[in-house]
This record gives sequence, structure tokens and C-alpha cells, in this order.
Amino acid sequence: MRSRLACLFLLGAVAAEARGQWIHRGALKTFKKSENGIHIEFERGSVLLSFVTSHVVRVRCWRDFLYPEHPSFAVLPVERKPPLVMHLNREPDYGFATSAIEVVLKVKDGSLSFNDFKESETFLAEGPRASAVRADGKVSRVWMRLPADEHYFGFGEKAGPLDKRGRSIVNWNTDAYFYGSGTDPLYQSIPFYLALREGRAYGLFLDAPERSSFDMGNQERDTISFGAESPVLDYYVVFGPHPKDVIRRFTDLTGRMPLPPHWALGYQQCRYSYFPEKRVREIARAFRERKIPCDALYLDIDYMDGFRCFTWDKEKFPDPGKMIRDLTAMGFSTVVMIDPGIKAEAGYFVYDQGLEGDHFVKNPDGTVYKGRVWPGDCVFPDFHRPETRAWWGTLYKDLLTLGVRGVWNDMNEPSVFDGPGGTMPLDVVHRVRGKKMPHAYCHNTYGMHMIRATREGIRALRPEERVFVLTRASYAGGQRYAAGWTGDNRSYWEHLEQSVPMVLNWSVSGQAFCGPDVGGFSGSPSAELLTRWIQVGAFLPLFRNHTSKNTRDQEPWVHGEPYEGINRRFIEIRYELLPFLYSLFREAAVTGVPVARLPLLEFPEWTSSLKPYYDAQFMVGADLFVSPVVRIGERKWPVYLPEGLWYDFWTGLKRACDGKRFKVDAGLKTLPVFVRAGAVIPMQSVVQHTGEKPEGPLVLRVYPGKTGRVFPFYEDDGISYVCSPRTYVR
Ligand code: MIG
Repeated sequence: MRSRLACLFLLGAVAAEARGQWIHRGALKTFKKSENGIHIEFERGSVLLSFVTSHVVRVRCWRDFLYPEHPSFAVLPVERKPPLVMHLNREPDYGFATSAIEVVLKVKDGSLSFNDFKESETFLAEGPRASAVRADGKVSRVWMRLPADEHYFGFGEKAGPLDKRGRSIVNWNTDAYFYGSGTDPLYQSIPFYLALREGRAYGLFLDAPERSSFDMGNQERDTISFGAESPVLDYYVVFGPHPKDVIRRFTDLTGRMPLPPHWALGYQQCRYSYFPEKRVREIARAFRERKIPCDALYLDIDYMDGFRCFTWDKEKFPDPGKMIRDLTAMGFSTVVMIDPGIKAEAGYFVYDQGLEGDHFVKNPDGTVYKGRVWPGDCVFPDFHRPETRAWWGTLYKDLLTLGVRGVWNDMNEPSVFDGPGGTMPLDVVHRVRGKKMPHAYCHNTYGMHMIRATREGIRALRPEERVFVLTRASYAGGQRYAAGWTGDNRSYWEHLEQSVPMVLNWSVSGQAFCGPDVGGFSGSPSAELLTRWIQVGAFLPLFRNHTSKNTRDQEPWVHGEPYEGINRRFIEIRYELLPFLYSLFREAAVTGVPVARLPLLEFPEWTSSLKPYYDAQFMVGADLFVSPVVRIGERKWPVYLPEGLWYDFWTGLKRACDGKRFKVDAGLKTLPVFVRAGAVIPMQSVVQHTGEKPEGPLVLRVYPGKTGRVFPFYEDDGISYVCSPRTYVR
């Protein structure tokens, strides 16, 4: 027994040696300047530093100098004029600096540190382990020092607390049905974080499409580490020092949300699934009769014929064109779901065309890969191929002809019922830029390439209108193609509370257009929970109510009065605020600074707000501060506002805040919202949908204050790319 154990132990140790040991890059050998940047050679590895702009430095680490470059899926391939780089003698060390940042190479231990050049202060520094590649050459990692008073945001769509200090995070797109606050990973991967310390910020973007992870002081309290299942690491350090500048620069690198059509900012109603046609019409009529504003109705998978994408169930929807025309006439945009799984069935046109065009991903033996999803055995478009994306784009033609306005892409992690880990086997073959690449490499970017195909296809088919795509899976840069929602949450109070920090961190990560399923997807909310959720949703970028199959109805009227009236009032407020919100969307489209803001984006020094209790507080733009009631039965609610002068949004009453928390009345009819002194909030009268002309003039609510801020007001026709001024006169 003993020797068996010893033997096992030995075997284990040998295996660990082969797989698990890190080969650290070791001592500094030489460095030289080349066209591409500064090549630094260490005993067992190398680093290439290149300055992308004066505020962004790219770092590539690998063992073997000659590792081939993989063009990025996230970083926009734009020509940038490289900044001037100075080489500084920092006896005994070396410095490489732009006008904003300096990277110092320490001769003694070969470590790199990143400094604010003007303040000569280090904001990020490698620890003694620096960078390493695992012995098997398949995994790489970097270790940095974790300062005592630094906080971490971003990481894309992640559950759990707002501040990720002390947490670890995995990036691997996953169909996380029934997730909770401790579930990780979720549906999307954005390996980016924003660090904030004493009011100063930097960002770090690990551009690794493979499975990757971050450890922000979880395993070791004083160490940050990050890495990916890749023989190389390619990361960008993005300097601020203002947190908004970090987001601006990160989205300059990875792109921004295009300005959405105006209607997509309205209230959206969904369920799994509205059918038959009669039911859809009933819902549409109910909104109009009850005078609850609404802009979009969704058709979930049951509109299809046996879950075959781009087909209609003719029994449930005998004349979709007529139905959609009628909905359009009533002011509703119709959004339909399209999944990546294509039923493998001869005679089904999408399958036949796809086979003929060689558009599906394959097994290593060259046969087409099949996996089970809703329709049964399915094949999957190889979205990384431009030819396949172009083909996929054409498939939307008939839907658009019928009058469909927007598309909802789901299950694109991809989710495969009978695949290992709920997805494709890691060795399934995709074709990327003419090369065969394993699924392990393409997994996290599969959904992003699907939404790219969808957006580009719709754009080409209907060039006069802006595109609205909603997606569940994505990768860094995916904001260029689609809005995102937080997947299958639950109708629990905990999930209402969770939805805010999720949106805030996702917004920091470049995705300005996102939101939760209001009311919760699985299960049925109580009347109070649904009302509280609608109140919060009215202030979040994407405002969509959605629920699962076999749940109770969840439309804003289902619980009767007083709930219906309160829900209506908050949806109305959303519409009254549209001039304000639309301007903020425009700001996000131009600068990347998101609509829903972590209060620290406006008040970078205000780290005392980082208590779990305040995780759901958020700002809309620079001026509106929302402190949502996210606990059951609460009628008085603690608000924690930065010191200064504020106004109650509902009463206009002034409130001088001394930086201490205070309780406000928060009866079911109210949501605590405050406006910062110095703000101008443009508002309009209530409309039933965005196609309706608001009565009366645009109203500017002015909140006196000494700040001298400017509100970036913006208005146009709401749909075209020409961005002509609105045609109606107020
Ligand atoms: O496995 O299309 O997250 O919003 O209603 C379920 C049906 C598939 C998951 C999505 C959800 C949608 C549902 N889909």
C-alpha cells in the first residue's frame, strides 16, 4: 500500500514537472531597439515592448523569439502614428518613455515597471516571477505586484461584487443557465480591467482569445497574475490617469458601440416565446390600450419551423409579413432570434447551401462537426471565415423583407447540449485566415464573429437603417457589432441587485449597450420584485423585460394596481428621458465613455463607496445618480452620495450632502434618484413609442450649480447613418 502510494506520488510529480512547471524568463541578457519596438532578451524568454500611442504600451512575452504573430480579433487594424520614444539612462536601469508613460527595465532582476512619466510614479510593476511559459509550452502567465489600496473593475460580463479585488476570474464563454453571484465564467469574455488607486487609473487588456484568467490577489494577497492557454502573451497597458481616459483609450483600440437606432433605447418586451400570432397581437394591443409605452416585441425560437433558423412555423404564424406590418403600423419593432446551430437535414436550404459552400466547422478528420441543440443534430457555421460571414449575412434577406427590425443571436458561446463542457470539442477545426485552428483558439471569439456576420449582413441588405443586434456571447471589441444582455438570470432579489454591478463592469469594458432580463428569466417575480426591477431597468442602457418558458406572464400590467400604474410611470420616465439618454448613447459611440457609469468614473477619489452595500448604486451619464431599492420590503432606503450639492430628481429639492449616508423615503412608488448640481437634463413629453412625435417643446431641466459642465446634447433622425436632424419640429 505504502509503496503504491509512493509510486502514485512519484508519477504525479513527474507529470507535474512535465506539464505544470513554469519556466520563468530569468535574468536579463540584452535589449535592442528595432522597428517594432524594444526587444528584450532574458535567459529563457523574451519580451517585445511597443508603444501604440503615447498612453498605450503593448507587451508581448514568449520563450521563442520567432513566434508568429496572430492578428488580433479585438484590436482595430488601424494605422497609428507611433509616438516618439525616448531612451533614458536610469542608472543602473533603463527607461523607455513617451510623453505620458515610462517603462523601466530593472537590470538587477530584469523586471519591468510602468510609470506615470509626469509624476514619476509607478502604477504597475512586475513581481519577481515576471513572465513565464509552462514547461509544456501551452500556457503563459505574468505576475504583477498588487498594491494595498487598488481596486479593480471591468472584466466584461461578470457576476459577484463590483470591485474584483481579491477575486479570480476565468474567461471562457459558457452557457451559464441558472447562474448565481458566484458563477464564473459566464457567456462573454473581455479580458480587460480598469485599476483605480487614489483617484488614478490604468487599464490592462490581455488580448488572448484562448481560455484566460486573472487573479486579483485571490491566491496570493499581494499578487496580480494573468495568463492564457497560449505559448505567448500579448497585453496592453492603457494609461489614464483619469478612468474615463482609460475607457476612451481602450475603446480607441478595440472599437465602440455604433450609435443604435433610436427605437432600441425604448422599452422592449420579450418572452420565451410569444406565439401564436394571436398572442403577439394581444400583447401589442395591450400595451397600446393600457398606454404603457413600448418599442420592441421579440419572437423567441418558437416562431421557427422546428427550430430551423430563417424559417417560420406556418401554423403559429401563417402570415408573418402581415403581422409584422401591422405591428410596425402600431409602432413596434419586431426582433427575432437566430441561433448558430443549423439543423443537419438534407433539403433544409440553410444546411444545403452551407454544405455546398463549405461553410461549417469540421472534425479533425475533415467531416462536418455535428452537435445537438434545439433542432436536434446541428452543424455550425465557421464564422471566422469571411466567406462564411458573407453567406450568413445574405440569409437575413427574407426576414428583413418581412419587416423584421432587429436580430437576437443566442446560444453562440457556442452552446452544444451534448458537447464536452456544453460546447464543441476543443479540437474541432475552424478556419482562420486560411489556417486550420482548433476550437480552443476560436471558442471565445465564435459568438463575436457570428454577430459580426449578422451586423454586416443586415447592414449590406438595408444600408439606409442602423442595425440592432443583441447577443449573448462575445469577446473584447464585440461592442462594435451588438448589444449584450446578461443571459439567464433568475427572478430573485439577489439577481436584481446583481444586475447593476454586472452592467457597470461590462460598461467599463467597452460594452456601453447592455442590460439584464428585467423581471428575471427563470422563475416568476413577485409584484414587488417586478416593479423594483422595472424601476432600475428604466435607467439602464438596455431596457428589456424577458422570461422563460413555463413561467407566469411578466408584462408590466400582470399584477394589477397599484403595480401597473407604477410600472407605467417608470416606463414613461424612460421615454421622458430619451433626449438625455440618446445624447449619452451618442457620447458613448464617440468616446466609449459608457451610459451607465460606475460612480467612480465621475468621482475617482470616492473609494469609500466601495462597500458591497452600495454595489448597485450607479450613475447615468455624469449627472444622474440612481440608488435603486434592491431588497424586499424596504420603504426607506440608504443613499450614499459624494459630498456636494444634489437635487432630488422627483421633487427638485436641494440637498447638500456631507458625504455621510442618509435614508430617504423609498415607498414602492419611488426610486431614489439625485441630480448633480450644475446639470442640464434634456427631457421630452411621454410618447407611446419612439416613432411618435413628442408633444410640446424639448424641456431642459437646469439644476443650478457652480460646476460649469457642458451637456453634450445630440439629436438626429434616429435611424439613418446620415444623422440628419430630426424631421419633426417641436
Ligand atoms: O436554452 O431561446 O438565454 O433568453 O429565451 C434556452 C430560448 C435558449 C436562452 C436565452 C434565453 C432564450 C432561450 N435561450
